[in-house]
Amino acid sequence: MGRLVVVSNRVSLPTDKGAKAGGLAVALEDAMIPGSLWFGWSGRRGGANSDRASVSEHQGITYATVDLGETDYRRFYVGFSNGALWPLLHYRTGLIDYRRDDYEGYVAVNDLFAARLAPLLQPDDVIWIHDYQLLTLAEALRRLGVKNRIGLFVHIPFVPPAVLHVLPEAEHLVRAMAAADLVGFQTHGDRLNFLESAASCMEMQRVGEDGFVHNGHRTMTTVTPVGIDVEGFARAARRAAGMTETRRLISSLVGRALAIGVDRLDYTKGLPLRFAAFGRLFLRHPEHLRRISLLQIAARSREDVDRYQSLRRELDRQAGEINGAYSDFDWTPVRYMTRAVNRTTIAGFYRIASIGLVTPLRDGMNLVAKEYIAAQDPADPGVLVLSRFAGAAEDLTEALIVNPYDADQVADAMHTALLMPPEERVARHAALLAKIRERTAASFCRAFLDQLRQVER
Ligand code: ADQ
Repeated sequence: MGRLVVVSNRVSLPTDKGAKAGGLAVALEDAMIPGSLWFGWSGRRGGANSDRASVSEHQGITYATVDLGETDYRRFYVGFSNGALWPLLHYRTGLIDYRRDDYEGYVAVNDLFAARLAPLLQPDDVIWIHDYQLLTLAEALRRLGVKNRIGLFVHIPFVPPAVLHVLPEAEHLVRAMAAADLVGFQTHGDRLNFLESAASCMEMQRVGEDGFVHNGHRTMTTVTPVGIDVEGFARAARRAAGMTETRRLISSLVGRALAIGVDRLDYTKGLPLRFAAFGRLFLRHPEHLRRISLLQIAARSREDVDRYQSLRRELDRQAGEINGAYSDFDWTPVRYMTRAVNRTTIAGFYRIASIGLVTPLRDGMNLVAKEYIAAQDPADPGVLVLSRFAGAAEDLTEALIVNPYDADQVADAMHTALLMPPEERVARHAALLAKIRERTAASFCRAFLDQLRQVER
């Protein structure tokens, strides 16, 4: 069997210690078995683009990274990936900050990745490209004559043609994606949107429901939702429940309930509306005043994109406003922190929280929803309040599903969760746990790679 070559924007080097706030690194940990190669950006910028990859080995895995020059980094990463593609693919066309230069920089960095990766490839390697930063990489590799099997997994949502064509280069982008042999998505809706978008961009013959042929190349699609290491996370939560941090949190609550939110500080995660919903809880159901606190852990992210700085200011203001309106001398409704917290510590916090609030306005999957479920005590579990716009909601129907734009509805769901009888909590949790056990991080990797290795060419 050929070697696995994973390509992602950032490579998590084994020497990168500390908390990782980001779903991709978590999802990929399982794919990287000894003998694999992981290729991507080193995280270094400001000098020149690397003229070859820097290669190191650790526990049988080869890591190959390239550095990026400042201008390319800004156009590729800050400009096009996070300033234009990220809002576009999360249906936020009003937030798109588009510049043609940025798109050129994006394509240039994808071309650079291809040029530095190609010399490292062996003929039977299977190449697995990840995410929205690298949508034109498969085509760039093909241009260099790479004939290997190429898979592309998109971790974030994919939009229907009417939204996609807001982007002037929509057609180029979709054709470039189609240079892969297999393109994977988190949900059936995303896959369908891609197929419709592809049909709007090029002449094609359909191959069954899931694929098409364009210019003699066959592109298949698949749905392989990302999951977590459920047993590992549950173990961590049990262990963390006895740790100092969890005990300190419990004693600070003096018997009050806890609602928890854990997110990267990103406008897709719906944090201002979540705070507003928490405020509405006290207006609509004043019996919860002084009886519950919200702990929001929001790791700072993409601080070189303007939009993220203004979001942070907005949340600072809102937390102050809610606390100003409702706090008592011995009770603060909102506890809001913006640094990354160790994942084991977070697991312990999830375990003692009566409510897990996962209310993104749009999200590819959302692993926090799955982590919250895994961390619960099955005999006395908390309740997950989950946005219908998270990919996770396609499957996790036993959560309390909400429309995050409706703060009153989210407030009412919190109220329902707080009053839910123990038998109902246990039954809903058991059903959710069974579902997340079916689709773990390992089974995600296996499902995608099995299909990629078998896809007819
Ligand atoms: P993200 O947008 O990063 O991932 P998510 O799926 O929730 O979102 O994953 C976040 C991960 O980072 C989780 O493991 C979480 O525990 C951790 N994390 C989040 N906030 C943290 C904090 N404040 N401190 C410490 N750790 C934190 C992208 C897509 C998702 C998709 C994943 C995987 O946007 O939709 O589910 O990739 O495919």
